[in-house]
Amino acid sequence: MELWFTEKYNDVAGLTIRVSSHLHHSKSNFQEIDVFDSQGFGRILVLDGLIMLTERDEFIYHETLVHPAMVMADRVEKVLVVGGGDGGSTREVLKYSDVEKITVVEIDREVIEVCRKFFPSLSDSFSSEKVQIINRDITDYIKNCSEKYDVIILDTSDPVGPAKSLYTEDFYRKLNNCLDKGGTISIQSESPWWQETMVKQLSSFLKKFFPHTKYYTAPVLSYPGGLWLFSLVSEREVNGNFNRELPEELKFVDADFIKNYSLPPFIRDLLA
Ligand code: SPD
Repeated sequence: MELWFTEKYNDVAGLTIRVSSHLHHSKSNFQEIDVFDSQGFGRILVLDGLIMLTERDEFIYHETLVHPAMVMADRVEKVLVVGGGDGGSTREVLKYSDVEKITVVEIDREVIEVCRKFFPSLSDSFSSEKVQIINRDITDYIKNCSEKYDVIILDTSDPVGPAKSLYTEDFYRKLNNCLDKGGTISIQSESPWWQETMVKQLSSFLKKFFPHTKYYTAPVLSYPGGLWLFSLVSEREVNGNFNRELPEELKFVDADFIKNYSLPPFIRDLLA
């Protein structure tokens, strides 16, 4: 019997992938967690019916989310990863030798356990002694944030379920208080094609709190529309000013991408 998985986009389109097996299904306190295997995309992590990553294209997403923020920050000793329970962002952050501590605040302990079992090429990063995992709601964590971070990576799920409160003005106001001077925040910013309203709203929040913003898009083939938006914000210029070198072994991001990236005009208009 043939098995196919479909993620629907606004009930008008979708992506259908032929899957060879359904490796895992569970319901955590926060969401439904599924893992599929497929010939086209390798293993696939699905939360509440939405694709979070596939083994084939996750490097494009994680490299674009992490590296521009890391090379442009003044320092990278202390990094906060929000969400990121699969370990992909932590793996990329660990490629910088000057990183001393990575705090991962992931609300759902079960996502981490499932990823440790099915996605070791990402979640092995959690075994580093530099990594501290905190299973807590980030909105709660940043309320009394005593620590200041050099880089904050928002590797969150979509604005439904547990991540809904992360797409609000109040969240960015509080998050800004946790950023050290000269620091950068990188935000996975959803689809500029299917989530226009949300993207516009996010850019208006960011403009309120951060004087400097740089946007990137990257082709994440398993995500809605196949084109994903990333926002990089800071209190100072983030226009390709490198403070350290990129790691050598990257497969999608290079110095040229970071320095010379130019946003397609239709997305520039959306964000204006
Ligand atoms: N629609 C997919 C959005 C998922 C963004 N986060 C994925 C987490 C991968 N580390």
